[in-house]
Formats: sequence, C-alpha cells, structure tokens
Amino acid sequence: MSVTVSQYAAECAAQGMRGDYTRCRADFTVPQDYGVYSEADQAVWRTLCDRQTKLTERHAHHSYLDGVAALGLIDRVPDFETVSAKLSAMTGWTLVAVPGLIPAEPFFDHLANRRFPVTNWLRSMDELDYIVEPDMFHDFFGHVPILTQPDFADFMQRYGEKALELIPLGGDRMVTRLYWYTAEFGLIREPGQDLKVFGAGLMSSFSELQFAAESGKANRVPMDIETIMRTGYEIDAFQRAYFVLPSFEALNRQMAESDLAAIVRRYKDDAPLDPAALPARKAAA
Ligand code: HBI
Ligand code: FE
Repeated sequence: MSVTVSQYAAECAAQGMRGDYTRCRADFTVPQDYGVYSEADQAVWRTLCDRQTKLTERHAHHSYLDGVAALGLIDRVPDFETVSAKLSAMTGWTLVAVPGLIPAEPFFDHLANRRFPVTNWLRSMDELDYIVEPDMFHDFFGHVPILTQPDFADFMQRYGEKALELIPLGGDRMVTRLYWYTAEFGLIREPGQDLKVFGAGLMSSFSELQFAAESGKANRVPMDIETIMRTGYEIDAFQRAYFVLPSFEALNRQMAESDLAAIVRRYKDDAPLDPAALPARKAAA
C-alpha cells in the first residue's frame, strides 16, 4: 500500500524538507513553473555549472559530455519540457518535476516508464558544496545527460521495473544499493580507455568526483550486481568502494542474466557487506 500525497506531504513538512508537496499530483509530480526562478537562482545555476564542468570535462564518460552538448543545460536553469522534447527523441526518456524525494514506489514507477523525476528547487549560494536533500542541480546536472546513452537509458528503465518486483520480496535495501553504486556513484573503464565517471552523486559533487576519479586511496572494485546488492553504504561520507563497469552493455547483460529475486531471497536478512573490505585487487585492469 503506497503512501498518499497528503500523508507524504505531512511527513515531509514534519521533517522540515524543502519541497512543497501539497500541490503534488497522485504520481507526486508538480508543474515546473519556470517563472518561480529568480535571478539569484540563475546565478547559482551558472556558478555551479561553471565550476563543475571544469571537472566533468576531465573525468566524465564521453556519453555524459555528449548528452550535455545535445541537451544544452549550462547557461540557464533548464526548462524541463524543452529538454524532454530533445531527450525523448534520443532515448525515449522525459523529465517530470517533483518537489524533492518521493516515495520509492512512485519513483520506480516513473523510471519503469522512462520518466526521470527532477527536483524543481535549487540550493542557495551558501550551499554550493554540500546539500542534504537532492536539489535540481544534483538531479539534472548529475542524472539527466547520461540518459542520452542508449544502454544506460535501458538499464534505468529495467532497474525501475525490477525494483517494483523486488520490493514486495523485501528487497528495498538491496534495490537501493543497486541504484546507489551505479546511477549515483558508478565508474566505468572500457577496454583501452581511462577510468571515467558516470554516477550522478559524483558528477554533482565538487570534491568526491576528484577523489573517485583520481585518488590512489579510492577503493575501486569490478562491477558485480550480486556484490553491489549486498554491500552497504553511507550517505554522508566519501564512498568506501566504487564499482567499475567494463561497459554500460555489461550492466544490462548482468541485469538480464542475474536472478535478482533469488539474490534478494538469499541475502535480504544478511548484514550488509563492508565496502571497505571488498577486494579491489581484481579491479578492472
Ligand atoms: N525520489 N525524487 C527522487 N529522487 C530519487 O533519486 C529518489 C526518490 N525516491 C526514492 C529513491 N530515490 C530511492 O529509493 C532510490 O535511491 C533507490
Ligand atoms: Fe540522485
């Protein structure tokens, strides 16, 4: 039984969350209402993009950079409808505006239908380096450009579909880990290529992007879906493991070939694996 908008709106207000959930539709979306963005918002957007692109140009997978170029999102706060028209022509994905984090079930349902929820408010100038709740910069600058990459676009839809199947089996924590270590903190090293970043949590973080891409102290582990689903994580520190894909296609293949329901049934009550203890020595050559 998923939570109603009014129940969720009351919970979010009680927790002091930034978004206004009182105007949500039943699927937790709201109109973007571009007119609400002030010149201060536009200045924050430009400041964040100018600073972050200096890093993404160096460390982002080329498909992210191609997506930025194709969607054009740097100089002004993006208009979601305009971007959706371009994005849907490329991989069938569109954007929906939300007031912030929404319940898991509608979130996964949006992904299963190639709709990516993007938060409609932007952090303020004195929150540039870190913000507790994902804002429009994290969701848009971090998550959207890579949705132009066809294999990853397929993965995100398949992930949404699978998540809806696995939650009733008690797989909510394991499903969230799969999102965390790919869509949020994923790395990729294709044969003969340098290590590159595609995860949105890295793409939108000034400090962690450099750490994950450059530091000798980062624990980089070959991507394995079962291990990912069993491995815990923390939300307010640098990750103690980053999983490295050999290709986006390999992620889809593992998703298609793995019996995720069996993995959930087998490990759902186990203590999470410690990411710091994962063997990096096998890390992709
Ligand atoms: N809601 N708007 C929004 N964005 C998210 O990334 C998000 C969410 N709700 C749930 C959720 N993520 C998690 O369940 C995923 O990280 C798996
Ligand atoms: Fe995110």
